[in-house]
Amino acid sequence: MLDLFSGEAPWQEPLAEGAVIIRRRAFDQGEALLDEIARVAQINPFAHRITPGGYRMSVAMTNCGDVGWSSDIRGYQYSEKDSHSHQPWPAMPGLFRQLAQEAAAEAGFPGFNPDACLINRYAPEAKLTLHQDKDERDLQQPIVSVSLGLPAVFQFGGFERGDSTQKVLLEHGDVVVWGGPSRLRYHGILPLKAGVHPLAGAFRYNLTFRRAF
Ligand code: MD6
Ligand code: FE
Repeated sequence: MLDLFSGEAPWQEPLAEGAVIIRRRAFDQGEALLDEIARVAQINPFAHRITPGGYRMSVAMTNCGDVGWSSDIRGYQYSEKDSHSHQPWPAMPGLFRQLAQEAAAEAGFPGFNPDACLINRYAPEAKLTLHQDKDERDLQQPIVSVSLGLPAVFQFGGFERGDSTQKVLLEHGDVVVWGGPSRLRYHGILPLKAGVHPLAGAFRYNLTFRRAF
């Protein structure tokens, strides 16, 4: 096969101003990250939340950190306790925090200190429709996203829902950092294609680190 890339991982692929994919940035830590996800989910299990519109999300979610994001019939919100279990979220593992801070700095956002990590789990056919992340208080802070397990097609659009989108495959270990002028771009994940990943089995996991409060 034609090898268009023969350098060493990780490598950066710009998406738009303020948005970059750092390919394979978390590859070597994949197994340790998946172990930490399992530990968090033992304390706060993955659950399919209900949207304010009354739909059950196909993506299963949990959180770790000082605050967590969730959805229920009353709306989307960040909170210090899970509205379902009434417990604080599990602590953010040091490995997660360090990865998020380092990746943000590499992408041009030094000093990023996340207080929230949303963990999404996709089974085959699970998807995330186009949305903006705008529930965070300081939109000057970037978001760091880490993909693990099965690959998925990520849609990266404009500032209106109807704008055309770029489609990029996100694979195990890829990290996306975005902020600045791209912070409010619409984005989503197309329905996951079934497969088996050697470390994550039938699933894709995504960690998104945010400064929410
Ligand atoms: C996902 N990611 O990759 C969904 N949001 O499963 C997101 O919705 C996302 O990757 C904000 C910033 C980066 C992201
Ligand atoms: Fe998002």
